[in-house]
Amino acid sequence: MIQIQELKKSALKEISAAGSLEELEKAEIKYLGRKGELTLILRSLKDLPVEERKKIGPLAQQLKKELEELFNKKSEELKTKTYNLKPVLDITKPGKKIKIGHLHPLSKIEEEIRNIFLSMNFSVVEGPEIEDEYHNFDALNIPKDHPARDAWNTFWLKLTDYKRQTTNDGRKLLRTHTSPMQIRYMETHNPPFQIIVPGRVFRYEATDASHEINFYQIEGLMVGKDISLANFKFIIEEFFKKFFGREIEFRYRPSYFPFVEPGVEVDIKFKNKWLEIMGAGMVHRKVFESVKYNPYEWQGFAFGMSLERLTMIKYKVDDIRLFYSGDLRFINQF
Ligand code: FA5
Repeated sequence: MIQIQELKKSALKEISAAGSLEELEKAEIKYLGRKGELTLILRSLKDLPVEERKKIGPLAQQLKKELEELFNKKSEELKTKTYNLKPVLDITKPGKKIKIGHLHPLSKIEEEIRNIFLSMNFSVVEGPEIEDEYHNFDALNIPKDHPARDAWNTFWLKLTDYKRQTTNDGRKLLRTHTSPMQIRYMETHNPPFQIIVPGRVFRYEATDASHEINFYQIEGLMVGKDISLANFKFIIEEFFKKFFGREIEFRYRPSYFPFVEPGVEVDIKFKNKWLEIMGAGMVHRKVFESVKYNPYEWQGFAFGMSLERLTMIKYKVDDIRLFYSGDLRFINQF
């Protein structure tokens, strides 16, 4: 019994002295471990005479229970203490890099193109995506019965889609090209000027590797005295040099758009095939007449190019649909 009392005394002392979980564990092993002091006493009970066993047995069991409780309590105490000691914020640690995303490749390229034209003294203007028939077609010399209207498969808006439908300027639609901004700009500004108009356009047509139903165009318009197609060639070739930063193979092809005369198209060699990237030409006199410019006094060139196709060529992207797929494996490469 004396041995048990001594053991209790020293165990209590060690428990209260333990300053860390490791120290506490050592003490626990010392008394309650497989070869612990109290364990040995409990194990030797069976060798004692019955009378003594009856006295010492319960005492030893009681002490075991007591000590177990004390060890547990102290262990909880030490754990909370260690946890509270941990600094919440270590300002000396190097910071974690936060993922903040980045611009979509098309936004990046659009900005690049804006900057190139700004450096050539062009201004950047924007216009409405919901247009009317007059600006999208009529004023651009594409009257209602003109077969060229078929070239632009149009998303027409119903009255219920768009309440402020007016009759003066015809039915409302999603603009099929950025050219209506030629009209809007000339209606409100006097020449000379040079502008580009980046913006989204919509076409009701089947998609494939080089066609989308919504895509971006960059319209260009330069009006002044004695402007000729040579000015267009110079500006566009200068743009190619700055944009691609390398030699590219391109060609001009005669073409037809009702709002230019003469009209051309520009193709760039991409993966051994010609990819059409823009329509262009000298502003048609009918267009100048619809904005009340004197066609004998002013000349101009206009162009409309595809942002996606330029980006495809620059970054060797095979399929235009990837830009709108939302596939992060693609987007994160830019
Ligand atoms: C036009 O939209 C004319 N407004 C361009 C223009 C402006 C001509 C000023 C003359 C003067 P077009 O429909 O060809 O033309 O489209 C212009 C360019 O957009 C094409 O050369 C082509 O590169 C691109 N494009 C046309 N349709 C799609 C489409 N569905 N998806 C992606 N790009 C397209």
